[in-house]
Amino acid sequence: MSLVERVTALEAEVAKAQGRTAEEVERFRVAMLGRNGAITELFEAFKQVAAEEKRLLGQRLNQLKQSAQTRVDELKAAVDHGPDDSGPAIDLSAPALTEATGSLHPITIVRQRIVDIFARIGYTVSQGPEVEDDHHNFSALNFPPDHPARDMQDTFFLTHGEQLALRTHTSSVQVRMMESTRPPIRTISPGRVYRNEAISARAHCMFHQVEGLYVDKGVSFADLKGTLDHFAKSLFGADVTIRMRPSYFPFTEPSAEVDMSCTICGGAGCAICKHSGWVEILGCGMVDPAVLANCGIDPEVYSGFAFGMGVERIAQLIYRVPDLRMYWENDVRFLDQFAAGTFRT
Ligand code: 2NL
Repeated sequence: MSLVERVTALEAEVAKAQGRTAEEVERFRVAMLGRNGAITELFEAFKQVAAEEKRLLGQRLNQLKQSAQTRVDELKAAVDHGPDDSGPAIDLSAPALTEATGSLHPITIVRQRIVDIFARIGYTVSQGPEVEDDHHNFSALNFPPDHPARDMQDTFFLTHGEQLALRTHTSSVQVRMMESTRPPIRTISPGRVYRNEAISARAHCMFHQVEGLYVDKGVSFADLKGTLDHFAKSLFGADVTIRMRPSYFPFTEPSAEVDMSCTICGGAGCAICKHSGWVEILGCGMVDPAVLANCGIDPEVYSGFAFGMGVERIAQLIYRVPDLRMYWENDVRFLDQFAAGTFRT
């Protein structure tokens, strides 16, 4: 191969030179421009060239050396600063993969809101066992054995020596409070309660209650109504009103059912309030003097009021849950909707 042909071949080689890594680029540099590199060798051979050919060939050789050096610099720059496309492609504009965060259960959210409202007006929070004896769940609360009121609160019985059962209300917690502390007593008792009922969209064998109790000298029915009015306005909005209807509970006298003006239609009438403009939110009454006496409190000195509500029912009004069973199916499509900031009323 003549010197000119070798120059031409090397020009082509330099033009298509590639180098992905720093090592590859260095190998190319040494092969061309190193002490024994192809271009360096050409410069050696150039010394033997006849004087008349030297001018033209010398120009081409210098150009070749120059372009080889430029190519080396370009490839080095690409290795040093270019994107690393040796691994799998990464789309830097793609949205970040965030961790799935959980959320509070709707019953937890609503229970906390109810508890907060009463905690702010001086109520303590009390808790007690879910497995109760007959005295705390029934007898102390004026349900004598064989009284028909017991049929309305059938539950699940455990036969372990003495008769134990799953509590049917958290009144049992308040009985324990009255037995163990002196008035004034202002307490709310949130917790799980049980009823032996067929499960449907409107009933479950387990639900959550918040009960409230206020015992002191001179506690009146007006105090009860004022407290519940404050509660309803705090939870559902200042424009809400309540009404009380006479009712019956074994442990209160007089007793009442409390309705709230329908927040969905504003009282005009809709499917939720069955076109009455009112929805039931809780039951209440003045603590029966016999119940106070059963718990060691003198009904001649003290009086009190009590109330109880189902958390599922309140949550249903806030979130429009169509079926009570949805609370306990653990379907994330339901639960996800209660993630902080998701739900809009
Ligand atoms: C309801 C109604 C109510 C009470 C609970 C109570 C507790 C004691 C004494 C007297 Cl220790 N009363 N609690 C009173 C009236 C109603 O609950 O609908 N609950 C879901």
